[in-house]
Amino acid sequence: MARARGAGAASAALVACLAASPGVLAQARTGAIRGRVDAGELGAAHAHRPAVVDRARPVAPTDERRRAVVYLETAPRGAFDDVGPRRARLDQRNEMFVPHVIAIQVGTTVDFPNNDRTYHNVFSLSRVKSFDLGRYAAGRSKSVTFDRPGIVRVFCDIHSHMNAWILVFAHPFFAVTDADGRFRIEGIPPGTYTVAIWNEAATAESRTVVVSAGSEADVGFTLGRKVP
Ligand SMILES: [Cu+2]
Repeated sequence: MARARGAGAASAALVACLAASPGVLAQARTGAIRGRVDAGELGAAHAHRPAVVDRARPVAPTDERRRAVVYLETAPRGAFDDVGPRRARLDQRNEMFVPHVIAIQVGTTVDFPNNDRTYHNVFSLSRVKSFDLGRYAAGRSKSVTFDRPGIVRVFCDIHSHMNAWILVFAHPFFAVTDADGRFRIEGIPPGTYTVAIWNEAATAESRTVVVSAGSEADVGFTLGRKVP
């Protein structure tokens, strides 16, 4: 169950901030959602499987495949400004895309630097953004700007085991879990929201969370295996 904490402290903080600068005031007017996504049965299943299935075909490490993206299903209207050009990075290292999962906002340009010793290619057949950057050598980089929200799966046509996920959101209220499954989404205007999680191998899940100004709502999820 999600619970909001420190609502009383929040209103006191808001009063104290009334004479403060607009930036501080804006911060006091928003809240945060934090918590943890437990690997659940997915973690247990992965624990019995080696991180590298085949030396010739390394897959993303277990920790990377457990990463989840936590996001607000519907964003508060007019609650965020366009902060201009954004940039993110998806590396190619040791025949892997690193990180395995990134989450970005619409309009973000992602750089795909080849930091490996071999040639790589980057392509996607997704409906959200279909592209093919061709094959390029170590030390070179190419980029793609993502202009529509949705899920983009990325591959390399030379190494069929290489893949990564890019989740593109129309708003800034999302977070990728850290190695311990923890996440935090800040700057959320007070209100009631549906918070959802995505993981490549898990079923989609969501919770209703109430966000109060100046406080943090705590929410927990457990990854459940997707039925093939
Ligand atoms: Cu490759």
